Amino acid sequence: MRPRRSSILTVATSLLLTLGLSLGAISVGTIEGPGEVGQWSAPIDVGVIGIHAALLPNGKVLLFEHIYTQGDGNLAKVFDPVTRQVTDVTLPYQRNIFCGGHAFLPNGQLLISGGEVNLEPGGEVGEGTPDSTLFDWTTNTWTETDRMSYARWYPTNTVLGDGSQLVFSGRDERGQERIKQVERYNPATESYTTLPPSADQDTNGLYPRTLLTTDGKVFLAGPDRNTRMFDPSTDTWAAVDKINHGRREAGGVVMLPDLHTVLTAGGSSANSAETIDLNDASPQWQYTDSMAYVRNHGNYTLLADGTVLATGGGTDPLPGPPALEAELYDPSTGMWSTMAAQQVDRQYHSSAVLLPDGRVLSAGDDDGLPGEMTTVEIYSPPYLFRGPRPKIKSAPASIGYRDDFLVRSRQAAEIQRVALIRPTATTHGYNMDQRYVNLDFSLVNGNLAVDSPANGNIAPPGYYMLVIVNGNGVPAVARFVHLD
Ligand SMILES: [Cu+2]
Repeated sequence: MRPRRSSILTVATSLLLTLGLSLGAISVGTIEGPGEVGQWSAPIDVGVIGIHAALLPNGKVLLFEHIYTQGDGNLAKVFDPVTRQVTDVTLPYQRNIFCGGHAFLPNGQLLISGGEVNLEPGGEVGEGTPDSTLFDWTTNTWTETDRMSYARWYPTNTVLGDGSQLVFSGRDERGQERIKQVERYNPATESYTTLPPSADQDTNGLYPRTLLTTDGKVFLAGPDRNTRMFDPSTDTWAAVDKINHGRREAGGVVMLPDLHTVLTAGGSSANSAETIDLNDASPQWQYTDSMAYVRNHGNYTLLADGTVLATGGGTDPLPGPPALEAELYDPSTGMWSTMAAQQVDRQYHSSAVLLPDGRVLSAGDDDGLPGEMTTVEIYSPPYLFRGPRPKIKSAPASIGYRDDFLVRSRQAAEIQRVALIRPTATTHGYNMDQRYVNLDFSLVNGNLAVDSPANGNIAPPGYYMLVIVNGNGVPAVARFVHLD
């Protein structure tokens, strides 16, 4: 008996030891290192509140806000996230681009449609302008382009498959009525035309959440509860389905990488999220996993691996308790996971953009503390802590549609995903020019033979970040390619 008991004890002891060790291991897991929750940089002062943010085709970030001096336009900077160098690009003439809509043209210039009237000191805010401006990333210069027929404050620009842009909604020059007319900017003629009256629609919200579908239509997915589909080939609208939560004011909307499922999250004091599959015969919004945090004015950013990062936002009334923790949505599981917390509130008037190296820049919020508002923080997602990164050794600088092209990488055999990502242009919790396009590829003689997108409705013409991702989900530093 005795030897037996002692052996039981030994087994029990070793079990306890094992249990203790594994508990230890679990608790090490829940301490959560950067491999699980990512990591934030300390705040970096860039001298501008990043209310509007756009990734330029040179990998730098254009940031602008509402401050301007008489005779000049808005305070604007270009921030290099690699060298941390800041270049002043303040508009040298009077034009208020704050509260405009924006998206990239095929040549990489950023079109900013509308904005706010030039304010006298103490003037009323919220009055629209028909002015329209281009930012040239190759020279850091601004030029005025055609004026719209309607003044627009808080409009949305949506890039179509031919590289033209539709401009929806926005408030008029008196700051009262929402504009129902839709205008189209043609980059070839550098001019706007107003669509026929059948295209008129009250979006029942400003900065409407619109997304290009792969059949060339535009899906209106918020903030109004009633979601709709616009067909630019007939200039008509059709009802789709009602969002279950109801209106999602200041909520997020993202086209997921399959390019037919749309995610909406947060807004109107919600932490819930819903998806709709536009490929279904009669698409319906369905709840997916909820976020841990309420996010009004949150930012939703497609990452290099096709997951969605929620940053910032908080609880109304503003500035309410902030959501400092980021959250990551995995479209393959439909689940959110809570990530590391940033230091600075990023609620109303905040922004977030994916950088070419796979990190995310988080900026803005003008309700914050002096000294904090003009900072950015840079988030490194968990995929940057999961082992060596693949490297793109060479890739073409430009590609066409229905093209085969070669990407050279020593790690080609490990690559599980090749994708094009739009540079993105965002403000007020809505990234109007964000798209993640998976590409078919195969391994040929140790290189990646990649199929370019079939047409512009899948990926509108313009600059893209080309990214390759290995089996551990680790992305390479992206290369810019021009698609046309
Ligand atoms: Cu605003």
